[in-house]
Amino acid sequence: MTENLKIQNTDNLVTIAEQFALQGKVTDVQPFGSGNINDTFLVTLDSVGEQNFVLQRINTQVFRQPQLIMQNMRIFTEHIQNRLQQTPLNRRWEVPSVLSTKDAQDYWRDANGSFWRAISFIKSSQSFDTMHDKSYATEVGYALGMFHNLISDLPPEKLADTLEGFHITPLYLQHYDEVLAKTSPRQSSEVNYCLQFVSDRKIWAYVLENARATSKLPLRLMHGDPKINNVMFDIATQQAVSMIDLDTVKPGLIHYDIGDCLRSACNPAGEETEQWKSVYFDTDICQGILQGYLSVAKAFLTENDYAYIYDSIRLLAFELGLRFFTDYLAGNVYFKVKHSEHNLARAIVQFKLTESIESQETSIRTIIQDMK
Ligand code: GN1
Ligand code: MG
Repeated sequence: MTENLKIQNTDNLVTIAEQFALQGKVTDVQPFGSGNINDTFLVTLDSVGEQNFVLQRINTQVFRQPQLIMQNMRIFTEHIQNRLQQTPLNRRWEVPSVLSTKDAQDYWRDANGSFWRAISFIKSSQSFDTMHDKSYATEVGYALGMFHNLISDLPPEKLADTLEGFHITPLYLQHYDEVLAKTSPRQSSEVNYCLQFVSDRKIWAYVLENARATSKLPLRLMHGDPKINNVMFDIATQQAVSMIDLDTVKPGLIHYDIGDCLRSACNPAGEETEQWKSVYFDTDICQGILQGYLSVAKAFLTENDYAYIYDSIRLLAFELGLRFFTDYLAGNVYFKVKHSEHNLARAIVQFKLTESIESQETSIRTIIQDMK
């Protein structure tokens, strides 16, 4: 059984949560969210202060140096808090904070060596796995723009690389070739479709790394995983109030974020659907998100930044499909799965989405052009 499938019993979880409960008594620990890598729990406290916090076991097969995640989180959350204090926003915006253990540490290791950490819970807020209502689109864009804005004046070299190679498509292709050379996948029309799909796009897949190598796109700090369910919305006002899941905030391209956010939020059928025919890229949502994003980010975008937005959307959908397909071929060693074909099904969703993006290239480029 892989490490990320080991189930903790409830007594253990309460004992672990207690390490971070500086006030009050832990009354409940429940699985939380739908992450593919780490194990996440919502802890409830019997306390007069905060009643909840988020407890996570970091998957150390993926994040080899989890201490660096915590080090980064301390640095950029402090930077953002300072900025918000100096220049308050005229609306609610929060950054999750790192909770210390009773020994004043950023994390706790249990008897098995698992790495646990806790972060604050954003009160009265919720997230969604899919864009069920288009009126949220501008808020999703605003959230990513605000996040980029708040870290845009922190020099990239202040943060460590917590996940080497993350979003570098040529490296995923290299890994794919290596895995493919070692496996003979069960032949099926789905597998053949994926093999052909990747092979047809190999040369183009260098597009963002080429732009980075030729300094058309600068290295900046990014979120790394701005998919729709990492945006928190205030339950009462329905406004975006936070971006969560901050393990991959590190130097990179903001285009990885723009592409990832759009490929995630403009796919109304969601990442987990098996109705492949229903998968499409919704350009109305795309327009709303870009509008919200640019309302905050316009000030720091260059002409080249606009020029690569279309490719970033297409690439991040393709890249995630490639990552899921490779993991299927490798025997499901990276993403958590519910069944052995799960990553294959997820790959097809992303490839269908890529096809839909490709077929609407002209209208997507027009939306971007008209917004400058
Ligand atoms: C993973 O664990 P989760 O669900 O937050 C992955 C992202 C993918 C996402 C797809 C570190 O994120 O890159 O876009 O699955 N995170 C990592 O759902 O690989
Ligand atoms: Mg994540």
